[in-house]
Amino acid sequence: MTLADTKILSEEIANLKRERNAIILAHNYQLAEVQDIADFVGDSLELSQIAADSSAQVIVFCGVRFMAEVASILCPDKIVLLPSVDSGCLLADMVTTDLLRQKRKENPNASVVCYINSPAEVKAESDICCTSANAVQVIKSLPGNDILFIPDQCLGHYVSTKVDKHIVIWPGYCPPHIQIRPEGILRLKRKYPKAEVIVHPECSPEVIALADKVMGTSGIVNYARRDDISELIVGTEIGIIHRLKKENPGKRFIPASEKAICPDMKLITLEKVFLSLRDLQPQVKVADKIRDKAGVAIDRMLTVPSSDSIRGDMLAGRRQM
Ligand code: CIZ
Repeated sequence: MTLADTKILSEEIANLKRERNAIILAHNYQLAEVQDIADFVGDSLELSQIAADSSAQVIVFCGVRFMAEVASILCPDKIVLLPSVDSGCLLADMVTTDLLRQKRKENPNASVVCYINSPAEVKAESDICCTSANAVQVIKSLPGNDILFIPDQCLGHYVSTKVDKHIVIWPGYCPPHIQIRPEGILRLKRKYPKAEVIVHPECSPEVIALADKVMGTSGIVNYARRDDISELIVGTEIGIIHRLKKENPGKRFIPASEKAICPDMKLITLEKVFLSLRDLQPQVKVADKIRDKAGVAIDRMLTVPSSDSIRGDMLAGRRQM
C-alpha cells in the first residue's frame, strides 16, 4: 500500500469511527500502521478497561480473540469487533475446560490462577485471573498454599521463583516468546554493553536469568520512558518496538529476537479495520453464562494491585454489568 492509500484509508476509518461512535484499541504487538490509527495502544487489560470506561458504543479491538473476549466480558452492552476473525492465540488454545477439569480433580485443594491469555470458558472455571503485570501479587493474595497455574509454563515458573507456595504449572507456552534464546541475548549484550535487558515473563527461565528486568508490556513501555534509560534490549514480541521508538525518540531499542513475531497479531490490517467498522463484523460476544463466571475471576484480579503498572488499584471495581 502506498503512503497516499494509507492516508485515504485512515481518513475513511476516522469518518466511519465518528459515524459509528466507535473507538479503536490496538495491542502493543499490533502492526505499526494499526497502532498509528488507534485511539489507545496498550496491553489487553488496559484496553478492555478503557473500552468499559468509554462512552463509545462500538469497540474495535485490534488484538487477538481472548482480548476481545475480555472486552466483551467487561462491557457486555457494547459491540466488540475483532477485525480479523482468525486472530487466535496459540498459548490460549493450550488449555481447554476438559483438560482443566481433569487437572482440578488431581489437585482438589489448589486455587486455579488463570493467565489472561486463555479462552473465556477456561476463565469461567478458574478462581482468579492474572496478567503478566500482577501474577505475583495475585498469587500472594490467595489464602491457600496450593496453586494450579494455567496455561503459561514460563510465567508460572517465573512466579514460582517469587512466591513461597506450591505451584503446579500447566505446560503451555507462547511460541513467539520461545523464539527468544539465551545465546541471542548474550550476543546482543556483547554488542551493546551499555544496554539493559528487559524481557517479558513469557520468555524461558534461561532468558529470564539473563535479564535486568522482567515485565509485561505496560511495564516495559513505562520503564522505557525513564530519563536514565537510553538503550534497551527488548525481549518480547517485536510489535512493541514501534511504540517504544515513537514515544522515545533518540533512545535505542534492540529486539532480543527478530523471530519473536506473533502471526495472529499481524493479521489485522488497515483494510480489515475499515471493513469491520463498515460492516460491524466480525463481532465477539461472550455468552451470558460464561461471562458472569469469567467476570468473577477477572473482578477478583482487579482488586489486587499490580507491580509494573498502576492499573490494578486504579481499575478495581469499575466493571459495568
Ligand atoms: O495481556 C497482555 O496484553 C499480554 C498478552 C501481554 C502483556 O504483557 O501485556
